[in-house]
Amino acid sequence: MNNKKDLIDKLKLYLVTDRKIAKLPLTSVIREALRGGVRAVQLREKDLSSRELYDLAKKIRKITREKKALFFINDRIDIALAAGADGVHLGWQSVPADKARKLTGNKFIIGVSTHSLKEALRAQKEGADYITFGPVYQTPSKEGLVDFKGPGAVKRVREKINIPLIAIGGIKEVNARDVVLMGADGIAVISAIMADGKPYMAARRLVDEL
Ligand code: TZP
Repeated sequence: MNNKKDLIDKLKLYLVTDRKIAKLPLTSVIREALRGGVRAVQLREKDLSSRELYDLAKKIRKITREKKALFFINDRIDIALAAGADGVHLGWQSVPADKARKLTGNKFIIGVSTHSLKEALRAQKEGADYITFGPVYQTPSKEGLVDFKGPGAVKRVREKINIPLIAIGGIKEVNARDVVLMGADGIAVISAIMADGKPYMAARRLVDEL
């Protein structure tokens, strides 16, 4: 997708998976979330083998395609290409965005996780199509002890970069609007949808806040 406006439109409500906290089978959560208004899904299941991840990715590719939603794989460029995903989402331990670009071409969407202005600027310079920035709020979903940045940091980073910025980390119905008011182009959530027994309703409520 080369059109920035279309990309922003799809990234407004972005679901990142964690099947371990899901109350329903992962594919059911994704189906319901898409029905509720999610337009982008990132498969982030770090403990699966390559084959398991590929098999799951193929299923989610089918579901997301039916709903015209974007589909990303966390970290694994190989699985993203093999499963026909729209792109890859890179973390700080991943291959740099410019190298990922060389491997994948111009149509592939490359997202990068960032936690500071410095990382955001570097991701932009390396050719990322969008960044996630956070954790904005305290979150149970991030391994280890991570400092949360606060909504003001979203504004400071937003003012300095041109690519879409998706806020992540502890975002729920009660604070979704605040991060958008700070300039975030969208929100990415794990627990707000994954851990809800009614993912359709959870997604709907978030859409209403946006
Ligand atoms: N990166 C920064 S915070 C975070 C990730 C993957 C976890 C977000 O999870 P939640 O449950 O939406 O706070």
